[in-house]
Amino acid sequence: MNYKFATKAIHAGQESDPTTGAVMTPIYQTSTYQQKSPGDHKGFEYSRGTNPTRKALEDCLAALENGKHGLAFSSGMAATDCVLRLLKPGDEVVTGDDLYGGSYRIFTKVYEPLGIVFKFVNTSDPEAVRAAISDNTKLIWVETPTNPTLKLADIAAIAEIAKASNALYAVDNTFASPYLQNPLDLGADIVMHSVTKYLGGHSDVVMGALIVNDEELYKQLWFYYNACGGTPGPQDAFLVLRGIKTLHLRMRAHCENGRAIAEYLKNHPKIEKIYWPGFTDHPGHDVAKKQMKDFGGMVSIVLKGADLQETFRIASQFMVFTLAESLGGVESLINHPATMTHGSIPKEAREKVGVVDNLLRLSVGVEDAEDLIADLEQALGK
Ligand code: P1T
Repeated sequence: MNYKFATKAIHAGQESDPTTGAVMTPIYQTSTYQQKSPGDHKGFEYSRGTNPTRKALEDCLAALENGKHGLAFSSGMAATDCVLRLLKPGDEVVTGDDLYGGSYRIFTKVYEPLGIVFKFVNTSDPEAVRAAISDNTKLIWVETPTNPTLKLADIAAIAEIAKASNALYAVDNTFASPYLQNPLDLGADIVMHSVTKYLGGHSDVVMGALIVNDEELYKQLWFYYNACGGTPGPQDAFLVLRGIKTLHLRMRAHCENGRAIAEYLKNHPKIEKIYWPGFTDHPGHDVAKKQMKDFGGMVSIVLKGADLQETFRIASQFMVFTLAESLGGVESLINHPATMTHGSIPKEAREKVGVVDNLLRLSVGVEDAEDLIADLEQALGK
């Protein structure tokens, strides 16, 4: 059946337990499974490769992204690592110049020394992606909206470039979540998620995922998933299944609060610049409108005339927002990208794309918007 999003979030992959009728997927806290004779088993052999609780989650993730197969990993970085293992020395990757700091770090510090070549371009401009393609390009890796300056990449336009160049095309869909955007429908081959964020939704699990349609690609990725073993345990899979049941409700609230905060901050005298794709003068607004359901709960701001010390002082004044890395949970977080989440990117490279010392990133939670605005008012005003 072709169910809609909320029905899939609550039911996909989650039949009542066949042995007991339990309505919620049990936590199959087992590393191994009995075999009647070698090879004669019920589809589960060893939990690094397969576990029923994780399988329920993977099927649900696949359904939410309109894909055939989901793979869950012990972190978003483990999921990214699994894709990069498909490459060999001399292969080239075209990717964005504004990425999560950990993605930049695995590209430049782990895979570049192994002979993989990374070209960092402005992925909001499909022509910049096209211009960076060579015969050796094997992967296009796009984050949209980007972390932390919320640049938009036109997923469908880049899909055409990927197809014409025979390169695999992966989209990091963490900031949008599958509720707002489905890259496989727009021509991507792989969707990657830091499940830690909106999918988990409660800041209590670190997890990653890949979702694909192609059988051969799934087999290749599953090989590394099982061989390298960065797979999560059943307790975490259960927590994420539980979190996903309210993804649609949370995302609507994140978007509504994100809009209220962005509009409040837009003309604030202490703000020099604000990044939120819902503004009609945001350079990616039209692309966001075309490929996303709404504009999300992430808002980044540049403080007017603040040096690092003043930025730190303001970031430490919040009472409802918590100063912390990560995003996408029900609680509002504030982050200083230059020294926290993007600290592994050299100053020159990060400043070029706007990750300056006076940039703060807000992950707007689902508390009462009035309380969040009052908190911003007192912290910025002090
Ligand atoms: O933290 P982990 O689950 O390993 O996911 C890494 C990751 C990948 N892609 C994007 C777009 C991300 O934002 C992240 C993690 N980001 C943070 C921890 C952060 O605060 O930005």
